[in-house]
Amino acid sequence: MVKFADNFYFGSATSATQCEGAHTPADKGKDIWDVWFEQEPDRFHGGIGPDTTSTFYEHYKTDIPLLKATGQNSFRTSISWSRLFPEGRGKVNEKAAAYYRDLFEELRKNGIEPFVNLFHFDMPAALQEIGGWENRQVVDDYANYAKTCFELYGDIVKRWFTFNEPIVHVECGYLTNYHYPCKVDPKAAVQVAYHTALACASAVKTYHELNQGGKIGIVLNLTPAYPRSSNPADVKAAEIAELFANKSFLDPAVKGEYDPRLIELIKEQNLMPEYTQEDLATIRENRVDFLGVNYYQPVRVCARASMPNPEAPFMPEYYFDHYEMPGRKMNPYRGWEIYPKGIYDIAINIRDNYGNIEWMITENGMGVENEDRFRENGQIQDDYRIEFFKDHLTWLAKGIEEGSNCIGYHVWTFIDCWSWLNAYKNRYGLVELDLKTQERRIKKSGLWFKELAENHGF
Ligand code: BGP
Repeated sequence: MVKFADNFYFGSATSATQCEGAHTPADKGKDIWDVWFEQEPDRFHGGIGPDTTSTFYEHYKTDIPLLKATGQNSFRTSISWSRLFPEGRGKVNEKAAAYYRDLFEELRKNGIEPFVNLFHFDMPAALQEIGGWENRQVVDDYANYAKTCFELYGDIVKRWFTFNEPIVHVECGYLTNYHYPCKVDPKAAVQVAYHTALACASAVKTYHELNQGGKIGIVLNLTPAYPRSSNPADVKAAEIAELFANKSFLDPAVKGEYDPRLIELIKEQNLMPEYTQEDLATIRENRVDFLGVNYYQPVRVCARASMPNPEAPFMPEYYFDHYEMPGRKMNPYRGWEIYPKGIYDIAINIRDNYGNIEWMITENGMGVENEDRFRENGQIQDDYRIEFFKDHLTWLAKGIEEGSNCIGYHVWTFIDCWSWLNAYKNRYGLVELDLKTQERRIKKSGLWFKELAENHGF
């Protein structure tokens, strides 16, 4: 049997933008997703935007019993910055403040530990207008927003996250034209990454000063970088991919510093951000208490086969090519490789290279298209998802057995939710959402998850 500790956190994650709905001006100011959808609705699968969600804002009281019905003792969601502060700063929206208060209280009443994240790709539109994370001022605005959240909810929320997958708003927003503001500007990308690390440290500092007796961490999507072969050129390619994809946020958050090899590469590309010694000291002195890891896929790389185009804007791929391993197992709907052993490699990396800091899996899951075809007697029989969870949990348990300090496993996601550009194309939930009627139905994996939690293993 694969066994976990009695106090292991079993649960799921979602984010405000992806589940809440309620986008009227009285409820929420605009964020970059609202603005982008107004401007370019065709970039979203099926033309479905962020205002079409699983309406958690309206239904949380009846959704929380479903958390219990699927055996969850913990749950992560995020606070929407632009709901709490419609302008990103200034006056708090009291209705929003009351909503989050009631949500966290309701979770507690039901014996579910809330894990609360402060930023999940959702910059308030008013702050994007002044440059978003490119602007140092926004770091202070974020620190103020974070402080407000701690003051409002610190008595009942004891597990905080500063950011979810910060590399995503850097890469997608400023390198690959995949998220708003759709810039391809490497210099801005580096500035944004640095300001994000600084914002994280600033929130950690404030949280520790308030002394509320909880813990604060960051959620990173770690994608272990594997070389095609042991050829030194391939190994070097993987080391560089690792620097950009993982160490860029892991090192400042956990160690308070940047890997000197990463700084060298950034200098080589003439992309050093503007910084002050005082801000560097903030990063150095304010490290996270624990770590959240989202794991979906590894990255496989090899040495570049051709010279980079000197006129092309910089991308980390300047230093490596992506490599498709023959025989790799794929999730064809999302186009992501499925490699369960990656979770074990992450566990060992954290144990050996990051002081064995306390950590947990904050997302792991499988998005599948047209799940309706798996319905039998009214219920979606998602055995593929159960198998996916089992394979990953088996490797996770091995990592823990070998001493890695992992305290929980959260799946993505609770109720099928809106997935950014993919909208409702791929479904990830333990609970099915009928988008038209808003009806919820527990999938087979939801019932399996309950058993998993009750038995502390499978
Ligand atoms: C993670 C995000 C989530 C979620 C998930 C699934 O990167 O933190 O917000 O969306 O990926 O990805 P997608 O929705 O793109 O299929």
